[in-house]
Parts: sequence; C-alpha cells; structure tokens
Amino acid sequence: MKESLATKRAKERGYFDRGPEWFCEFKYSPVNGIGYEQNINRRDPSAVIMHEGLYYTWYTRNEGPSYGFGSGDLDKKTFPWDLSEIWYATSTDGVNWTEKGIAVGRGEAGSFDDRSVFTPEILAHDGKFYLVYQTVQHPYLRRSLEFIAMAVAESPEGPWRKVKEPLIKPSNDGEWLGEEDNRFLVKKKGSFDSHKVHDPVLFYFNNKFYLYYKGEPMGEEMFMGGRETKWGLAISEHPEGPYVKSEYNPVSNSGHETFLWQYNGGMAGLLSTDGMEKHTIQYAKDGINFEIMSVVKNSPEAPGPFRGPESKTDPVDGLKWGLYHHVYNDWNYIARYDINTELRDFFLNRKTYE
Ligand code: AAL
Repeated sequence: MKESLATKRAKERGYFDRGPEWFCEFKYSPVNGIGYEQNINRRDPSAVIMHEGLYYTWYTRNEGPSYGFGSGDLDKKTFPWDLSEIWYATSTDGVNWTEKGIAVGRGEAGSFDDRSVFTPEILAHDGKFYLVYQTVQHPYLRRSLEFIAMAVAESPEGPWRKVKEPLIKPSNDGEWLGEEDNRFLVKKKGSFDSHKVHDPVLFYFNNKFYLYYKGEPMGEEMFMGGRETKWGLAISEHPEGPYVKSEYNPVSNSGHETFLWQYNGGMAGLLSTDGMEKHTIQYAKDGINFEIMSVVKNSPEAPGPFRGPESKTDPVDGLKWGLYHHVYNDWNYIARYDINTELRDFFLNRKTYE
C-alpha cells in the first residue's frame, strides 16, 4: 500500500484526530430597526452584549452613496465606511432593534480621526465599557494609513471619552514605489501590517488585554486565491494601553474581519473570506498559536457574536448567534445569523451510539 500526498498531509496535520465538535452551519434572517434602508449604510456590527436586560450593539453608520477614490473630489465619500460615525442600538429580543444615536463621532479637523470612525467592537470589563474602532484622517487616499483607537464609558449609553492617541498604528516599514496613489506599487512591502490595522477586537484574557486586529501590507498580493490579510495581536496590562504587538505576529495567515470568542480557557476564531485557510475555525490555548479545528462554509460577513458566559464544553457556543452585515442594492445593512448544529450533533451522537 502506498500513501498519497493528501493522506500524508492530513495525517501530519492531525486532521484525522479532529471530530465534528468544532463544526457548525449558519442560518440568516433579517432584523428590524437597523436592517435594510435605502440611502443608509449600517455595517461592521460589534459583538452583542447584554446589560441590565437589554442587548446592545455598535456599528458603522453613514448616509448617501460612495464614489470610490477616482471622483476627483477629496470630500466625496470613497467607501461605504468612509465619513462614518459609530452608532448604537438596543433590543430586548435580538431581532427588533431601536437605533439610539451616535456613540462616537469624528474628531476635530486635523486630528487622526477627523475623516471617519468605524468598525467598532465592544468589551465590557469591571463595570466599564471599551469601544475599539478604526480611524482615518482626511484626505482619504489609497495610500492612507488607518489606525485603531478607543473610547471608554461607565455605561453602554455613554458618554464616551476618547483615549487621546491611537492604540496601535500600522508598522509603516515598507517603501512605496513612485508618487502615484497606488497601494500595490512598492519597493518593499514591510511587515504584514505595514499599511493598515483594521477590525480591532478586545478581550480580557489571562489577566491582560488582548487586542486582535487585521493587518494589510503595502503592496498587498494574493496567495492561493485569497487576499493577503492576516490577524495580529497586541497585548497590554491596562485596557487603555500601551499595547505591544506580539513577537509572534501575524498570528494567522488568513482571515478578514476578526471573529473570535473565548472557549475553555483559550481563544477560538473563525477566519472567513481571505487567505489560504479561509473558512476555518481555529483554536489557540495561549491565544497566539492557532490550529485548524474545522472547515465551515457560508460564514457570516463581519460578524459580532453575542457575548455570553465562556463555555467549557461546546466549542461553538461562543458564536451561537449574532449580527453581521450584508450588501444589497449597493447599501450595507445589518442582519442576524444563528448557528445550526444539527449535522454536527448527528455525527457526534452517532459516534456515541455505535
Ligand atoms: C471591512 C473591515 C474594515 C475595512 C473595511 C471597513 O471589511 O475589514 O472595516 O476597513 O472593510
């Protein structure tokens, strides 16, 4: 008997040791109040938290169409996340939401967040609320750097106090080629996050604050059909920083919007959309060294799961339901996902009964 390369590879990587425990499927449904609306973009919802009997979520919001970078008018909106503010909504059932208004607005002209604040995530810790989000400064060009910033409040209703400086910045250690505003032309690419730090998500993990984010390099390429986006990690003793980027960065070779949850003392994440390991759920006991646990399909875009208590027995409990965004007719809107574990449970039980 001979062994094919595929069999050898699967054995080497331990694929045959992993059962169905980490598998789930996704179902999608509309929500009211922050769902589809012409002329309004609502996107990149945060995790959903429960506070005093109410669910809360934060998201990017702006009005009007986007024109791309080529419009010739630097004041015109480029992307559906440009010229945005961070808004929030509450709900009693996770389906019917009431939009409450702005949580965090743009900064004064000339500040690092004067153009757009967007893609928020929330951490409730020790009676305080921490919003982490992306920022961009005017003018928004293809080669603009983007930062990650924070605002802090005593209540999910605010008022929000901005932390003065960005929490993390792109490493900016590449070198552009020429003067044209083209992010693909480089002399040197630099680190995985030389150009952009995006999609922050904050955890209190092993007595420290773990800030995961997505990095994009200057001169991004495509490998195996996936964009060159990877996840990084920055760690701090205190919620407001200083955050130090991990020596192990990047901690993934794939993934787009960060989607992580705590499970049984470790960190789990679903890497969707980009990279050679897209559509996998991965797990790192130490929050750094992730291994592939399952391959999923049809995963939600830019999701924010409901943050319930950490499970010790069900790996996919931490992403049971949540919000994500969808694009329809050019408008971005928020909808709800729920996981479906019927197929997994069938295989789990079959094993037990046989
Ligand atoms: C999303 C996220 C970030 C990007 C943009 C808005 O998918 O990765 O938030 O900047 O697209």
